[in-house]
Amino acid sequence: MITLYTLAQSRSHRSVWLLEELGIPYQLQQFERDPITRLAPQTLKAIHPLGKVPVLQDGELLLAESGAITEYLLDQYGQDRLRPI
Ligand SMILES: N[C@@H](CCC(=O)N[C@@H](CS)C(=O)NCC(=O)O)C(=O)O
Repeated sequence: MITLYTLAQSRSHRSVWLLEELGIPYQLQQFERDPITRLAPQTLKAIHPLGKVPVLQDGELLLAESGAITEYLLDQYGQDRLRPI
């Protein structure tokens, strides 16, 4: 099962959209932003040393950067969909 680590109001929505569009089963692990600073919580650094989202886990692979996550999902699960011809 794929896990996507997210924050509300973040570019994680790109990855969620793509997972939905490709029909890939996944679970969300959502972190809460600090209510004052709106930054990610320190606990996110256990997943990503810089404390950024999105981060995708697929088996033993842990992948950061929304663009890289998009490329990975299309390569692994896209079946030639959603790419320019
Ligand atoms: N280049 C990265 C940027 C990641 C990034 O800056 N994510 C923001 C949310 S859009 C974040 O995690 N912010 C939390 C923080 O900086 O505390 C990507 O495209 O994934």
